[in-house]
Amino acid sequence: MKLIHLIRPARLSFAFGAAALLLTSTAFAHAHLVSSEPAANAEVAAPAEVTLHFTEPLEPAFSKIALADANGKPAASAASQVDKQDARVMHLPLPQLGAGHYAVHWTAVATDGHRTQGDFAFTVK
Ligand SMILES: [Cu+2]
Repeated sequence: MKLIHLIRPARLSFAFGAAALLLTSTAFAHAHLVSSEPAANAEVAAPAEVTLHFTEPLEPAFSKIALADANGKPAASAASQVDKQDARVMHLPLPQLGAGHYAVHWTAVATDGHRTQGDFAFTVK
């Protein structure tokens, strides 16, 4: 019977440890960019859209993609959208882009409210 008293505290502390770990990973569930099409620094034929893949689902109301040309002027007039099937994916429909350098700026707000942002460039041949 003494054995049971020894085992229980160990189980309890394991349970608390697991719960704490779960809380921690939830609290730090920021949306990080996994990959993009076009890829960062890629040289591509004019793409129909910019697609970004994130580690976490995004809050559509606060997440967006903007595209600027080499002069820093907005190069896409359409609004970006979070994918309706997979909230970890965001799209920016593009007009026919001419040859040149473009900069993508994204803002991603995860469902926990945390905001991440980043930039990358690509070139249209
Ligand atoms: Cu977070």
